[in-house]
Amino acid sequence: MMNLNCYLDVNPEVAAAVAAGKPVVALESTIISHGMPYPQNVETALNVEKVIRDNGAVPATIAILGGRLKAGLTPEEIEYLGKTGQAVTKASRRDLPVIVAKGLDGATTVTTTMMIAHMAGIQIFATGGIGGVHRGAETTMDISADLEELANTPVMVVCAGAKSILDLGLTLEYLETHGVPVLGYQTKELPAFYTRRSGFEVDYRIDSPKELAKVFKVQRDLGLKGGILVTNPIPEQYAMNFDVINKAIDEAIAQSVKDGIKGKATTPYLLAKVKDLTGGDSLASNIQLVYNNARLAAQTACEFEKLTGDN
Ligand code: PSU
Ligand code: MN
Repeated sequence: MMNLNCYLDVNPEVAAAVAAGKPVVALESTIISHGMPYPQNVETALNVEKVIRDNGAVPATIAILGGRLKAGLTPEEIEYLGKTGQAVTKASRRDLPVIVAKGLDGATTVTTTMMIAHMAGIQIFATGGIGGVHRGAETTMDISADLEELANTPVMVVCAGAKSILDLGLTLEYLETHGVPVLGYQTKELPAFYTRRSGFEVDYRIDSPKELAKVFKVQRDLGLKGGILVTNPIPEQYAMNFDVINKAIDEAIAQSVKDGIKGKATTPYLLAKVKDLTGGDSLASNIQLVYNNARLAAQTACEFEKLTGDN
């Protein structure tokens, strides 16, 4: 087993692929433990790995187990994270040293998945949605650590945009300030997770995995700090009605204020409320957009290998 640092376990298949410069795609585990109910979370996590394999890359689901940073999980470990659900600590950057020191388990957010992927030599990561600047952040200062990680860690994150539980305009401003390119895959409009549209523009429209790989390669070659955010709209047939989803989000936010929800509890609370308010519809959409992102991330990883491989 390759050990790049003494707290990290990279599974043998992932380690071999990274060493050979073969395409690898990282996946997060907060989406498993906190983002979806059991057993759909486990089913989705296993299927998403298959989608990545079917598209020519090796999947590396990331988590913290017994204080070990893990890049590449077994199906049993994925089952454990899914079944244990919210009882697994949602681990962001500030949680990492304590969880490791205490030998605990942690479900990795976009932030910690990027960190551990980078430690393991993995450069491309697929997820559902990222955290961002919350609505009302001008008074709460609730800004996800995901944005700061994108500013600092050289990993490409493929997502379906951001849910409008966030202030999408302020999220884009924050990313601009920190020099993070926000790319729309075959669109100039920022997708809003459940919907293909948001009313906000991304920086650039990019039309192929090959072109995405090229932008990432140039960013690396220029030695620029930080990652890239690729926003990939949910396929039309799985998208939700704009008004239905936004009404549910407004209700969820009003309820969170009434319930006094703060800090790291906010995002999981809002996600769960939105899911309750929309019934099974939002879960079905959520699952499909994750597969769609996994496909694009794997295809981009394959193109990136062609640009960077020895020739
Ligand atoms: N947004 C989603 N689904 C998710 C998350 C965000 O649509 O599952 C999770 C991701 O793991 C993300 C984290 O990194 O929530 C952000 O949490 P916070 O806002 O507390 O930083
Ligand atoms: Mn927050």
